[in-house]
Amino acid sequence: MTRYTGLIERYRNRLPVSADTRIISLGEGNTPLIQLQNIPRLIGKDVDIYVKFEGLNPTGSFKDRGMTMAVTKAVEAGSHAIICASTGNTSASAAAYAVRAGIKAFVLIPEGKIALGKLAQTLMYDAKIIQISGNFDRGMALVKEVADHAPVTIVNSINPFRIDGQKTAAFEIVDALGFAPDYHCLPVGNAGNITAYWKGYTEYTTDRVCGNRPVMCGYQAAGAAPFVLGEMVDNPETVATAIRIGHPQSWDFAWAAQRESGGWFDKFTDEKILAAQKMLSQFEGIFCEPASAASLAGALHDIGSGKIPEGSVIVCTLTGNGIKDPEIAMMQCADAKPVTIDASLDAVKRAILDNL
Ligand code: AN7
Repeated sequence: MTRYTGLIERYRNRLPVSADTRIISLGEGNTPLIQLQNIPRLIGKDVDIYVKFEGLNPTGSFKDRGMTMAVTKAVEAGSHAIICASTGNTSASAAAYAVRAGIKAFVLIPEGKIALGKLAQTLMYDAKIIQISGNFDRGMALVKEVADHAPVTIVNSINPFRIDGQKTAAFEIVDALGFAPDYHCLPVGNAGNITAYWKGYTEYTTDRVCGNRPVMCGYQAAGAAPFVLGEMVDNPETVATAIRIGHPQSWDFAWAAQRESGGWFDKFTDEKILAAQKMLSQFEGIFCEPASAASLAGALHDIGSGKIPEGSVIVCTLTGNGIKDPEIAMMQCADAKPVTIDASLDAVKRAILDNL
């Protein structure tokens, strides 16, 4: 047995590192590709749906794949501080990898608009948190400006090393299945991840590790859907705060992925997204955060309409862990209050027998 030591080691021949590079890793990647068993039966369709559960990364989201590369390269270049704007997950990831590297992390977050768990994590990792009275897009613009005025390396996905790290998720999927899926469904916010998956699938296809690339399906929240509207959105709104983004940075790359793959973008209401989140928990035992569930909401919609035909192999990326957003979870389960009883054998027995 060899101990798993992270995605840079695993895919080092496909990543821009040398034998001398000091690798900053927390053992990210190698996440499970779980085949859904109950939901396909429930919808009565003959489809293979797999979820790539990225919520099981070290800080609970796919951002760790990009961050191990971005921070490794920042340190290699002599940087002592990193900065990002974030809807929550990037800040948690940047903060953790900065600790690991022994450098400083500055994170700009929209005040009051990031999930509680993400804020708690980022505080625990001891990052310098800068809350702004503006949304992610404003924070992103400020980060790009300030990097010209202070010695900080940007670790948002405009940093190409982020994309290189994140493309390894596509490698893992092909390595696990032995082929590329027919359809790859994922939530789209800043559009770094769809860019990264497309890059990964393309590299594997070019090198003939797999024969085809999947159709890429990018799903957005109805109130934050610039790719569906075909133009930037100035005041994005959604309960899925991770993808509350109106001015995606990887605009052209995401359109290239859509065009070259024959894919599409679509949008779903918060209600639909939350229903998909609940469904995954309730029927499969998989708890992802709201934004992540946009992938399944979209896949189920397109399977239902026949746009994704029966017989297809579909992978949905679940980008983040559900426990990051306990407030949404409690809201989703407001009707399922725990029963409170006397601490007696009789009462416990009754609580069981009444609910069998
Ligand atoms: C759970 O953390 O942009 O389209 O600042 O956290 O690559 O941006 C998060 C994005 C999907 C969208 N799912 O991915 C941030 C941030 C979750 C996310 C996305 C995000 P991209």
